[in-house]
Amino acid sequence: MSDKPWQPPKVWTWEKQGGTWGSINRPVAGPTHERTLPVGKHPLQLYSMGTPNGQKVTILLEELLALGETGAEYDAHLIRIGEGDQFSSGFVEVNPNSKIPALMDHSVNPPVRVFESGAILLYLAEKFGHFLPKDHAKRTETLNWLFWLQGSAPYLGGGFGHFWHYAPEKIEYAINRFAMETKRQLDVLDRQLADHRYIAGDEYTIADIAIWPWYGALGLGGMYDAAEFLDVASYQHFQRWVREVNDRPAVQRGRKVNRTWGDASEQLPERHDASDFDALSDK
Ligand SMILES: N[C@@H](CCC(=O)N[C@@H](CS)C(=O)NCC(=O)O)C(=O)O
Repeated sequence: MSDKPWQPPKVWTWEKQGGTWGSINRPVAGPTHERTLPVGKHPLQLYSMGTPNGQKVTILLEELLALGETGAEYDAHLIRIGEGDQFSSGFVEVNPNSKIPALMDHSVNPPVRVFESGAILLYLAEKFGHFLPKDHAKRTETLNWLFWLQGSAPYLGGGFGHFWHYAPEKIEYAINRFAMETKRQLDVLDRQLADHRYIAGDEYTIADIAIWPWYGALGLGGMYDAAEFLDVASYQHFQRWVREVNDRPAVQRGRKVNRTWGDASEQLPERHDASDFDALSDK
């Protein structure tokens, strides 16, 4: 083996990589196999997994149900992304980008597909008229933060999380680069929350629901085992918000849906009825 540092070839070609994601992802889109998606009894059919992007949607649905919006009843089908379920023909029809979460709304004719978690939050907030202020300036501020999250979380997940936790080797430059960016983002949130109870002001909105599953999990110490490394406890205003959102019963329910890891009492791999949560309390 040569000691020379790796040089990129003229034209990149694909070789299967190691690591958790390297063995699943390919440089092309489209389905790898034929399989239709299951359809349950409720108007909303969610195809997802309990990762932060998945939790955004299940938390919003549980919040809507808590407000008495029965039209938000949903079936949450598990898509095992580690096993390639996102590449089935049925899933690709709902989301050509092969990423969870993806939603079908069967309450309208013809049924509507919604993909990209930010688009799903906006769709549901507009459909049910909650968690998105009507006032134009407040609505704009909410969308500022929703788009902030959609643009920022890939630096936390695909950047910091990937190189700190998933990559088959520890690359100093990559970890330093994304640790710096993640801490800068935590400081953005901390400064905003120093003057505001919630992310977009005094109302709990889809901005909180989008941001909490990523940065809240990091703040509580449960994400990537990086709480000490990133000194997340030092962001005090952010920590106050993390705990306040964490205490909401709908958040506690939503974060368990389509989850297949951690404590057994935290895992509801599929959700087809509100009573499905009852079985978890015995675990
Ligand atoms: N921008 C997308 C990102 C979705 C995403 O990255 N989903 C991940 C899980 S958190 C996924 O499905 N990964 C499977 C893969 O990359 O093959 C969204 O917000 O919905």
